[in-house]
Amino acid sequence: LLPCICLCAAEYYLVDDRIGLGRRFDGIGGLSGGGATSRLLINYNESYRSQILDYLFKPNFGASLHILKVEIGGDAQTTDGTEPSHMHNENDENYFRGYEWWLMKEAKKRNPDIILIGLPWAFPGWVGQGSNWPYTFPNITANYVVSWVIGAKQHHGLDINYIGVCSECSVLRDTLDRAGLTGVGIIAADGNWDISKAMLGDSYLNDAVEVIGVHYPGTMTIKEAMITGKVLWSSEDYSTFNNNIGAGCWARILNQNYVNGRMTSTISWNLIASYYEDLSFGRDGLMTAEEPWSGNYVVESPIWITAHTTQFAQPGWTYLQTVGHLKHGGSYVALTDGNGNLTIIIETMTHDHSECIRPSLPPYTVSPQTATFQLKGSFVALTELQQWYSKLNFMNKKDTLFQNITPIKVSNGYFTLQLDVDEVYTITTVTSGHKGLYPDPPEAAPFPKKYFDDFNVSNPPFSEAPCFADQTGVFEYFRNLTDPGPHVYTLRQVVTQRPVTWAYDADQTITVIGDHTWQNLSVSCDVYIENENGGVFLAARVDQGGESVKSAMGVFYWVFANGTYKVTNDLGGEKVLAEGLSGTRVGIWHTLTLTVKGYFAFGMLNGYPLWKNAVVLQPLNGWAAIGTNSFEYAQFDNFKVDAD
Ligand code: 147
Ligand code: CA
Repeated sequence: LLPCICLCAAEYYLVDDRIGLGRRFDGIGGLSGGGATSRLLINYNESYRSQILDYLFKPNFGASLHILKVEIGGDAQTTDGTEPSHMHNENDENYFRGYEWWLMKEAKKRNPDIILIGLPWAFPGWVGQGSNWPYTFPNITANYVVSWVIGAKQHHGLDINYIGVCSECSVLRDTLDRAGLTGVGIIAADGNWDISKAMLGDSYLNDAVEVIGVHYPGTMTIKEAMITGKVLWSSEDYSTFNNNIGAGCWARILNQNYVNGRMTSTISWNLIASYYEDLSFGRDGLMTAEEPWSGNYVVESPIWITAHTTQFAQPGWTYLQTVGHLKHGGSYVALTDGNGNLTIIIETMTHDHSECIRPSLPPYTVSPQTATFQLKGSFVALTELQQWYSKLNFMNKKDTLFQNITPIKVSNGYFTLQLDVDEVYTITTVTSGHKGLYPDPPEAAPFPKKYFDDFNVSNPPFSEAPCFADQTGVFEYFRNLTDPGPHVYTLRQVVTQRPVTWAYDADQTITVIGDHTWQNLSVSCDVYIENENGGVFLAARVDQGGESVKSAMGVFYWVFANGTYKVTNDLGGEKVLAEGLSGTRVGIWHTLTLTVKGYFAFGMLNGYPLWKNAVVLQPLNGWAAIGTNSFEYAQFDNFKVDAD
């Protein structure tokens, strides 16, 4: 009798394509930017960098992502730093700044079919023409964005498939069309679902929008969005620390964004955690690569959760109508290529092991269960299916991640699974699944205590100097054509107007580097003030950046073109620890040295002591940094750190 009880207790699920199909599957993606989330990746040695990129993009290897969405840099702080714009000024155009071009090309190399999306988070000041709003002049904004799309093609051979965000969508649509870019779709509005209400009442808007894309939808949609009949995407989601709970979040939303919300694409913020972990939302990426100096990187569990879907269903496949929730918690989706292939993905994530950063997750329960699937329609005659299995462990036991287990026998169209909690199964006809593996990367190690950069790079492939993470303003390699010798190659701050953004940026520019745990150290740097009323600083123990850069504390040693110096405890320059005359001037090079030891700081100018024993009670640790007093040009050279 006992086996019968087990059998009778099994819940039954139908998988059938005869009753009609569901929506087209549009793919799973990752987001680089919003902002500067891939900053440190480009500074890895090529062999490790290439391995990391394979884990992200190579088909049948790792996350095998279908979509790469990148920030269109706007010279502004957009979470973990600033990304440079292709147009710092109205008359400036340069498509070789930042690392997004490089990243898109590397992704394309690995997967020529990868879908590319560009989205601006912020804009250079001139786009707002004096207002802090990018849509006061929709034509300017549209031209600015379209220039980026054209530049991608012209200079990098990249075809951008979609552009996100638009307030005047029809202006952007017209501008794209007039540029011959009719194939570039618009994803709107990269916010909440409200755009769908507007679309129902505005046929121009409705026509202009190809995809309704929302942020952090919590797997739910709204009635109006369904009524539009448009394609629905979760165009930014996840943002959760990439441990097993993050993996649980990702597994749950990858299935349930479709099951509950009929969203056919989910894009992770972010693609890869390649920014200093002490910035905002540390490690909220599918994997971690935050140590270019050591070569260490971590293929975190969300990578293998991604593989459960991405390796077995491609954009253009179709969801079946037979998708849903499991009786005792969890969910399943089924997809087909229309040519007999079938992929079923099942997840049984428990509430506490799958909470995402937002929105809050209403309570529910999941328990072990037996699930019997019946295959019908095109799939009725299948006799064997590949089986890929993950179990996230939360009790210090080893996880099973993306393991190819014994194929499952299908008899008369039926197969049965014993499902435990916090598991993912992929049951599929697809035989190309593969768990890629490279030898372990080097051990994690702190940022080197002795560091030096003379910025002497004659043909930089990329505009930013290694490991400097711009938090306000943009610091670029620069070449002084008339310099007699020592300072031909420098680093220059180039943002001269406050960007159009939502107020994260400080009023000063700043780029940070090093180890956030640094306490006692000497930093020195040659500095060159370009602005008659300007000033620059060198800093240590800078305690914060990202969204809180405005309130950064530390020890800031400033010199000004008016012949004075100042030492402050804050980036804002208000908590003055020392000040006086320095004789510093515009248009000549000076060397600043700042030493911090315990509660005291000392400063030198051109090798001679200028001030001493400034009392620094806090912060006790932080990054080194350089920057300017306002949005102004200035140059830096021979940056040096010597930390204890
Ligand atoms: C997102 C930003 O777009 C990303 O750049 C990054 O900052 C991310 C970090 O979690 O946050 O912005 C959102 C912030 C809050 C919500 C939605 C998007 N929210 O509360 O719904
Ligand atoms: Ca130099």
